Amino acid sequence: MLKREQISKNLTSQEKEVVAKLFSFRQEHVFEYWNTLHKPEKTQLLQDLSRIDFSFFKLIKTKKKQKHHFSPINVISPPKTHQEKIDAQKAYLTGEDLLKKGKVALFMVAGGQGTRLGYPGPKGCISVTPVQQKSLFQVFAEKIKALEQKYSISIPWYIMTSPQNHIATELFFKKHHFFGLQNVHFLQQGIFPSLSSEGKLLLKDKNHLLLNPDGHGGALALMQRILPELHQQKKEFIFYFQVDDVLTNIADPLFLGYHALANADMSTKAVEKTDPEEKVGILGMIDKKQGVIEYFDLAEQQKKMKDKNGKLKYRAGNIAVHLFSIPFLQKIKKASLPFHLAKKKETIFKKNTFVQEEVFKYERFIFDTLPYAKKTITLMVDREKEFAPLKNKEGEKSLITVQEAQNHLFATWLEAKGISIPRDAQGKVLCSLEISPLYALTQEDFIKRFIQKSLALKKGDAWYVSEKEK
Ligand code: UD2
Repeated sequence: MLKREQISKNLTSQEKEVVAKLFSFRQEHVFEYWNTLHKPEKTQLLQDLSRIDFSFFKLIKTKKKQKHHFSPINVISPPKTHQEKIDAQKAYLTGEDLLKKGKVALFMVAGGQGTRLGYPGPKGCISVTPVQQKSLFQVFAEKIKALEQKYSISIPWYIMTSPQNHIATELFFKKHHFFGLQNVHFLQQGIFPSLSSEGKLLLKDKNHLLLNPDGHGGALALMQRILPELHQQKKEFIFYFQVDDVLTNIADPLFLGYHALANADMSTKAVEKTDPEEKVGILGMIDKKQGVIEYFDLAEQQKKMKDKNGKLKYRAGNIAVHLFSIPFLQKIKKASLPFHLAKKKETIFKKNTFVQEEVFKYERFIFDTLPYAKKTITLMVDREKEFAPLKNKEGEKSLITVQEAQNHLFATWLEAKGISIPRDAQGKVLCSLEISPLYALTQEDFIKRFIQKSLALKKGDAWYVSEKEK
């Protein structure tokens, strides 16, 4: 193994500092191939190493897994009583008013690696709509454009990418002329090094470290970084969502209104979990503080537990749609989110060859911000209207189910207009339906605008209504 002085020869003082750090943290094995590297390769390796925040090694020191006490969280359910309906109406109008006044910015996390989907590029580029094959990015862009038109505002849309997909994401937007939007911004999330079971840094090849994105929790630092510009624009709220759910009700006025009227710091949308095995986190109380209980943290018996109405006791499924109040983000500037550890098989470079090994990846999760919130609301929404994430290549939460969910939603809009839709015995829609967000963002908008009385849809038809349609 080379000595520190040998490696540091001919390096800049900054690079020498990086080398010194590696030695002091006993990670100098990453220089194993130093003498075989050309100058640009050495620079590349040093660049990777300089991206590590070395406090990481102190912070990850494994805490003993504690036993936590869980209990269900209070939620706002769809209104039933007269008073609840009045409250909902008030919330909706408050939310609309805040939108009109331009108080909201959007933040979308799209840095994930999409490993389960096996898609090589950014998930947002995948074509998902049933008729026009629009990409997730395009659908969101059109929803945002529709909101901008509806409320006569310009809404800043921040998109979190990762080093792995930043360039491809930007190129996709440029290629599509930002889908006609003027206020789109890309922010790259941070990285953490992947480690061996002995806590050692790993090489992807001779001159690259094995790094992974820092998890959707990386969004917290980025949102805090943009606070000065949001402050300048007099924004008060950030609406946070994930790239994988085509049905996301972006900047939903109802959610916004409930959040604002409650003076909440951070809020979350949830859908009812009916299958105890569904892999969604649960909004709940963890040791008397609100948070998300990951499905693997609930004991088998807790997962299946029912309440007095026969519903799952832990049923507030997290759909990862949040609202953040800007003063709250300001207040928790020093907050440090915990690390979550995942073991994954990766190809690494070891002993002069590539091998497959299980490695440790560290991530942070945005919902770990919840315990810092003094006031929070959890809004239960209708799964069929708002939650159809794309996660897997096949089976549940795959492209097929995502398209079925869109067909179903648009079918209900048409049915509300008295149009009959071909369905099978289980209620599955037997044709492909798509309504441009620029034609109607919601069922209410659709009902107002769609005046065509007769529409005969048959099994296998593909029907689309664009913004230009009357
Ligand atoms: C997440 C939640 C789960 C539930 C579900 C809803 C966790 C651990 N679980 O499940 O409780 O709410 O979502 O859909 O979060 N991302 C980044 N950078 C990263 C990692 C992820 O931007 O470093 C983005 C990713 O692009 C995606 C989102 O975060 O939009 C969620 O990531 P995921 O699909 O890995 O989360 P999942 O399915 O484990």
